[in-house]
Amino acid sequence: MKRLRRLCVALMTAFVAGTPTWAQFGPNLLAEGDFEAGLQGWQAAVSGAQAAAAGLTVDDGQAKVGARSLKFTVPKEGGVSATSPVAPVEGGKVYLYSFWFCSEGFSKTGLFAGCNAQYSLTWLNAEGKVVGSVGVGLSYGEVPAWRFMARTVRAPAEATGMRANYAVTVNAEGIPSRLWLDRVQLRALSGAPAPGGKVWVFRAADGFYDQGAFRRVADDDTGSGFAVIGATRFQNKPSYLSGGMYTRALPAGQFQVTYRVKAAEIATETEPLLSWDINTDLIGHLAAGNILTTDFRQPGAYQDFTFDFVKPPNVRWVDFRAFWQGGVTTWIDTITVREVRLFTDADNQALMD
Ligand SMILES: [Ca+2]
Repeated sequence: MKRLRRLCVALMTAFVAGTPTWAQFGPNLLAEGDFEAGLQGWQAAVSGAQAAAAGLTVDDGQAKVGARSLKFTVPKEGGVSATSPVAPVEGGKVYLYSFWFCSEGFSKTGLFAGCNAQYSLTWLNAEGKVVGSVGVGLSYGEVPAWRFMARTVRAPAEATGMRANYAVTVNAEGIPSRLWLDRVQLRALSGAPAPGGKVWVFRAADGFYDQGAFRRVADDDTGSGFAVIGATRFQNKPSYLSGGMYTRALPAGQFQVTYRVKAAEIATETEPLLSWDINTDLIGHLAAGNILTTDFRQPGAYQDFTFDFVKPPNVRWVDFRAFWQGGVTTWIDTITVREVRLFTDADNQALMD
């Protein structure tokens, strides 16, 4: 019955597809991310010799949305971090985490110059215990204009809440720096590829792999007759089994990517076999995770691993990478991207506003 209802909803969505609305996005679950009413429950932590000069404040003169933003002020040899209130989530669901930031100071070359900014997302269970986390570095370079960041994440099965943390640190070599944060959002993401949607197929064997580490081999289980192999008997060296496509073909939109992968054996120990990420020119990873040795159902048989992601309009190229960790001989065939929906101008606005 539930499945039938879901099907009906899907059909209704398909019928109204001609008049785009942002039905795929739920409301912002991190309601305290605008800073219009002050710190709104964000907790500050300050460290370093000049801790008195460091701080977390609400800036009345700088904002991406509204009139205020959160400002991190960090002198030489200091650190400031901010932890958000906990946003409610449902275990196993997919979410889009997004925010705007800009900065002053940092590095003028884009290379590390003693200033570091990063954020992390921590998943909590009903008892408040940590059940997972992901840490992400921000640009080493100064970002003078507001930049939109977005990352698609899946809540672990046991998760009931998520909290974000931002940390800015400056060491003895760095220069005093400032960072502004605004419009932090966590929104549920739903939707699946519909028949007739756009599809892009990348074959690792077409050259999209580390050709110094791996080789292209004949493989009758693939459509092209070729795969790329990471073989423990040839070269048990961790590297990119896929990557290097730097495609500009994808417009802004919501997509699913499927890695088609085969493992020679099913391991008894659970370990990451492939660490995948969707890398970009500007905003780091759109999504990332691990395919584990024990995720395979059958030795020597291809299996699809599918992940959701959103490509915002400020991203130019994307690269679908899979980093082989070694240990089990692995073949990769295709990386297939399917449209869930392509964004209209109104969609892009709803995404970033
Ligand atoms: Ca604001």
